[in-house]
Amino acid sequence: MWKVYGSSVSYYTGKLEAYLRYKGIAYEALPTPYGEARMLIEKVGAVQMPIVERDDGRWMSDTTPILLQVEQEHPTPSILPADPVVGFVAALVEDYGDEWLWRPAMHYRWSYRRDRRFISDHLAEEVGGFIRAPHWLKRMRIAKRQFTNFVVKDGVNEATRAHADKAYLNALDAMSAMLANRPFLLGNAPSLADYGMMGPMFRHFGQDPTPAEIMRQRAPLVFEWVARMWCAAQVDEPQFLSEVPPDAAALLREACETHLVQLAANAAAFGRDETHFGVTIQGCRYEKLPASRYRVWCLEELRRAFAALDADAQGKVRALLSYDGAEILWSGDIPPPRFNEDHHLPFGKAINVYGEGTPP
Ligand SMILES: N[C@@H](CCC(=O)N[C@@H](CS)C(=O)NCC(=O)O)C(=O)O
Repeated sequence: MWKVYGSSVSYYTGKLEAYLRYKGIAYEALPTPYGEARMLIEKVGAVQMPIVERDDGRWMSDTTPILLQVEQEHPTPSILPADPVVGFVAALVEDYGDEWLWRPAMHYRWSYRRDRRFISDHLAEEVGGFIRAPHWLKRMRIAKRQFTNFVVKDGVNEATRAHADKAYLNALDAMSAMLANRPFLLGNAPSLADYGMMGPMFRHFGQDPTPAEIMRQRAPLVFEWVARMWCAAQVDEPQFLSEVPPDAAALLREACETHLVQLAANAAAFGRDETHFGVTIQGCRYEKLPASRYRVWCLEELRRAFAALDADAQGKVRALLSYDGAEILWSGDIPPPRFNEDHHLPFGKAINVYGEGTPP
């Protein structure tokens, strides 16, 4: 039995748990032992959620490489669409879910009073054992840490708040358009794209009081999909689409205009050795966003996946992604992130999205 260290309200832990359940891999969910940070850093390089201790004694972290590793060990049912264009789109959507929707997810959780109260109470109990303080003070400290680091320092303020709010609504609408036509985003079974969207949609938007009510009212198909993902039974033959359907256009447009625009600006700032950068996303100006080496690597991976496509598939992807932001996938250079060059992940040392876990 594997041990999955994380939290029952964590973005990436929920994504991984949903995947392990689908693959029929037994695991025990345990709270992240924050008091043993030194041991965790020795095992996996970074304190983050989730971390997996396998029954063969090896440790894994970082959900995207974990999923791809487990796919190799347990190839059926596959979550990787066979068509190269659909497969590329799945990887792009996964990265959008992993990295772009993180900001709105943290904003809804920590900016809204009901949500902040609910989650700080939960986290203080679940993973706050290492903080020597009464429960109310643990809650205050956790809420302050999260709001300061992942809302304020991640660029959400008076000028950007409406845009951060809307980012969630756009994701709901775009997913609803696809789920009106099939049970999962790209076929009759969950793909990498669905697992990427499960991070934000399950343990944040689908669980925190404010966005969960919005989901129920505005996007019942997404609400239903979250439950379907959580209890996904193995399908004998996953049938993924053999081409990207027109109903994916809104999601692809959103991923390009937000996530890829941000990834390009982040990579440029990283190349200039800058700790912060400003970027205009869909007309909204974000200032002083923390630069991330990890996200330069995310972009490098997407560019590598694009470059590995044959000319015909590249042409199809370019035609599908005729939106602002997409060019960074195939044109220009990005600075090398110098991370995971030997493809050691999910084993060995991972890095946090920001510095030692929180933004500079
Ligand atoms: N790329 C990693 C990201 C993991 C991650 O950032 N997890 C968050 C919580 S869901 C975390 O542990 N953040 C660090 C912190 O809060 O100190 C993955 O996919 O597993």
